[in-house]
Amino acid sequence: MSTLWFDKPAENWNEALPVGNGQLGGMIVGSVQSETIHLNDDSVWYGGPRDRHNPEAKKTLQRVRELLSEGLIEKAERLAEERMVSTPESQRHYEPLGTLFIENSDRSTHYSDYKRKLDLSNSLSSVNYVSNGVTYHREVFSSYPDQVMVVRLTASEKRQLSLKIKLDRGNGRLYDHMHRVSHNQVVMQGKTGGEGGIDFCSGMTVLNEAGVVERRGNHIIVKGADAVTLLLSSATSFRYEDPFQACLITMNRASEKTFTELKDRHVKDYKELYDRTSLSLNENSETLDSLPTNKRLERLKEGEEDTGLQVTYFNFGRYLLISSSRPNSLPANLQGIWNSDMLPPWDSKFTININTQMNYWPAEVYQLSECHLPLFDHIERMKKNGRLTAEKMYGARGFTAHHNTDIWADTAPQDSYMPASIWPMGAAWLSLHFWEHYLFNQDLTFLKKYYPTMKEAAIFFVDFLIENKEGQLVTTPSVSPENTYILPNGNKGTLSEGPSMDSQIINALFTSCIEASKSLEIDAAFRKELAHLRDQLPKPTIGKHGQIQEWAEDYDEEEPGHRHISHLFALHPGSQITINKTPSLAEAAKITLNRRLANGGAHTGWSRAWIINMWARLEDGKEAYHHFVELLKHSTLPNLFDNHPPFQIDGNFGATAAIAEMLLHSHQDELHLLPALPKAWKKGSIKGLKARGGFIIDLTWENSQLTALSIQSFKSNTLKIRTSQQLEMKTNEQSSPLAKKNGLYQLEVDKGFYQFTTSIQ
Ligand code: FUC
Repeated sequence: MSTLWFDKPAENWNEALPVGNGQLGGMIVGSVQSETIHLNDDSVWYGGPRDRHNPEAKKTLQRVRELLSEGLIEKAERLAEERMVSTPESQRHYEPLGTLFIENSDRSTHYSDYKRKLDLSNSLSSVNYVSNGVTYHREVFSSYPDQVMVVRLTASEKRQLSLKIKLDRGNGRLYDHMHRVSHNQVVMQGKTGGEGGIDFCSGMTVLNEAGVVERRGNHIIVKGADAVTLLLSSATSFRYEDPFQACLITMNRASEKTFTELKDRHVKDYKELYDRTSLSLNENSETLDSLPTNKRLERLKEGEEDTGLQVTYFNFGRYLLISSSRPNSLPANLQGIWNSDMLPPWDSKFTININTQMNYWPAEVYQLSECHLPLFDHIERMKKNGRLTAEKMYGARGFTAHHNTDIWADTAPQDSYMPASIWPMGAAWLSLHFWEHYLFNQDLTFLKKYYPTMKEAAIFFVDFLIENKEGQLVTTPSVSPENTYILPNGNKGTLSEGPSMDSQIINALFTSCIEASKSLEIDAAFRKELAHLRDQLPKPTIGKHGQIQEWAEDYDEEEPGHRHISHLFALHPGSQITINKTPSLAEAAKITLNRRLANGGAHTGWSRAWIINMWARLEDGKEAYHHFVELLKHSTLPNLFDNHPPFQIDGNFGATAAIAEMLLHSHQDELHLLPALPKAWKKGSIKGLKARGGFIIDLTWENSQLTALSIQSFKSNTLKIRTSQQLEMKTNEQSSPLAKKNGLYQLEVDKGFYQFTTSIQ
């Protein structure tokens, strides 16, 4: 099912439907007497860039390190809080662009046949109803090729549309001018607060078919039209010298096209991305398609199976990424682009100790690499600030970032919150996304362009790592995001030497730089230096509960059910822990997950989404599926947005990515087919999964057994396939059985398309 639909208007944000083109987003309420669309532009943020580095940080660093090494945690934390935390403490926050109100002259509350929907297959949202014998139809989309949001209103009878339309922000308080450009065109202009605040413009053009249009004060009035098309544009000083002109030019250019042209261009552009992947599960549950999405979700919450809704969730996740992250947009933030609050939860910015990274987990595997590009641009912008942070706080070369970044690519610590703030790992983790993109796409030109950034992220640690008492190289000071440990004397601490996640991220970063430099045939000496340092990093260690240790010491956690499961980074998204290569660590990872879960873990949407991915990596389809269903039951809002609570988009992206993780693994230099197939998905197929190594895979299964496989290889390659079934390769209508070597099918392939069938073993 590729449609979300409802039989009544949204009563609140959590029921409204999102549209977006990466930059310009809307949440559509769909009331009958009036329509409300909450508008966002990805670059409307409060305030300008600042240097927030605490001037005392660098001279305090050595003392904080000494105190930590002496076990004087409280003192170290006090010092860090006073002298390392940024000033001011917080980065900038995201704000709404405004609201569009369309009032109907027909105020009748008697209407029938109401349907509000979002068609994920073509990115069109619509509202239909019948009032006084007239069928009304509204359609909304946000076009990437034309950079406008288009709202089209029609009626089944002539001259039935009489409307009062206005743009607003904060009840007329939070903008400066309503430029009345012409009888059918206005531009709302304002500036966000704070030093260096952003100038923004939001424009509206009203095009009528029959009837009249006139401007009255802040409103544009339409009388007796057959059809009305609204074109909305936005522009800010973040991208344009003159946002007002930019807004006008975009609208005027769009108004030269007919509605049908705009719609066709939008649908074509969207489908080019969306149609690359498709999922089908079990038989079509068509009878359930006659139930509104919220009712289906309620049914599922009561324990009913609904694999059709799971497919919708999968499609919605890809829709959200295409709608919130497109070339030249900012990366998808904590709420994608959809936020109604002037001071949103966690500033609706980019939290980079898990959340932003999770947003991009579905990007490569579902062939949405273009949607990954805004993240790469942002990391590039972080480099300049990150070098300053490395130098000003730690006297180190390279670039670094802490657990958040904002529109200005700020890299200094965020908040004065000891479990999270002093954690110089943000740039390192983000830089691994370049390597992932390369692994999936095998594009050496891309790698050549971004290798210098990966290298700079690694150089920071060449300088920053310190030898501990055991002779290992560790980060200090740092934290295991955002947990607290208990010392043997009962005292609590957060700052520590060498939290496990840090060593795991550095291991992955150094390994990716080593591999990248080999692929590019450069930097042999640096490669050697990194390999030498990597050998001295602490390895994942098993603690007293049989778990993977979260810190260098085997401390207990203050919250054993903590939502962050940072010390399993090596299991997912990293690949240092695998069932095949490190079976005892994989066993310890299971214990770690069970321990978290037994103590109330997975209590936020994103945390549960991460857990699904981890169970999938542990090849446990039963647990992965259980938590997928739990996520739908406990942290999914009626419009299928993930609920932290409140709404936070990472859970959508993390859980969408987890579906692929259950069906295909490619993180061990092999293709593992259906590694964690849930029993409930007895029959199904997935088409267009991208795999590391440069492959596109289609899989079909029946009775939980693989029945068909096709692989497109981007280049000459060694294909290694793991499956318990007998594979036969199809060539010219013939099938020839393949033989396994070391438990894997291995064959040399050229660039091209390969088809296989199976027989059950
Ligand atoms: C981290 C998480 C919170 C939340 C916030 C945006 O601090 O620990 O749960 O997701 O980011």
